[in-house]
Amino acid sequence: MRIDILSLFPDMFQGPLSESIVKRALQKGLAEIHIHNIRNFATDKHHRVDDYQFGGGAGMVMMPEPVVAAIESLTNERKYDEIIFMTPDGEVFNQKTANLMSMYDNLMLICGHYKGLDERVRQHFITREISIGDYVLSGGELAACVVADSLIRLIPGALNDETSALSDSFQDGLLSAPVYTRPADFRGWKVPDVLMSGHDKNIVEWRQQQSIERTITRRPDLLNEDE
Ligand code: 6GU
Repeated sequence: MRIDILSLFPDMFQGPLSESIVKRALQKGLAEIHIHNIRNFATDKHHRVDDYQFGGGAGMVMMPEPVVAAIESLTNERKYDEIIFMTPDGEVFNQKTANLMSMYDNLMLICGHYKGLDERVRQHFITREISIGDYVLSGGELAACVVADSLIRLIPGALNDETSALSDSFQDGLLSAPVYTRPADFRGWKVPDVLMSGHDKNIVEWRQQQSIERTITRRPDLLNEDE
């Protein structure tokens, strides 16, 4: 998988994508991430990327020319499965979308900033618009990191234990069961007996029950979702 990220703040990607599972997947060649500074595609002498909005109102709007120049420099090189605009008014990202997108070969993520992106670019170049939740971030960069991380960890070989993605919260529509490690007695708080019993069938049943109870109390909305 190749992910191209277009941003006005390319430095924001250094940390999140260079640690842990994502770092290892990139090192293994399972995925590559290319960050592009939209400002480098501005053609005027001040490298302007935003301007006032027509009709008035607070906040600047990302100008069409630099973003489209950046998009086309990439689409001239290869075909993209999706060109995604990261924006709080997009569809809310979830595990189902992550699973689908993890099978793509080429993905472009465009990070919104300021008041947003000129609507004509959204209409004519963007194939999908994604939000990561109902709150507002300063820009799409952190959201793009979230999406990239969630996709890359699903690529076969990215996780050490191939089965562990399957037991993630959400992967079967339920939250995960609680987990424990040593010591078996920490300050007098004991690990549930069933986990120490060595009885595999009971452990599976206990975990399933815990998953269901957690989902009912914390996220009842998940139980009514299709699939
Ligand atoms: Cl994708 N962008 C911004 N700016 N805020 C968000 C978001 C994206 N998703 C949730 N909040």
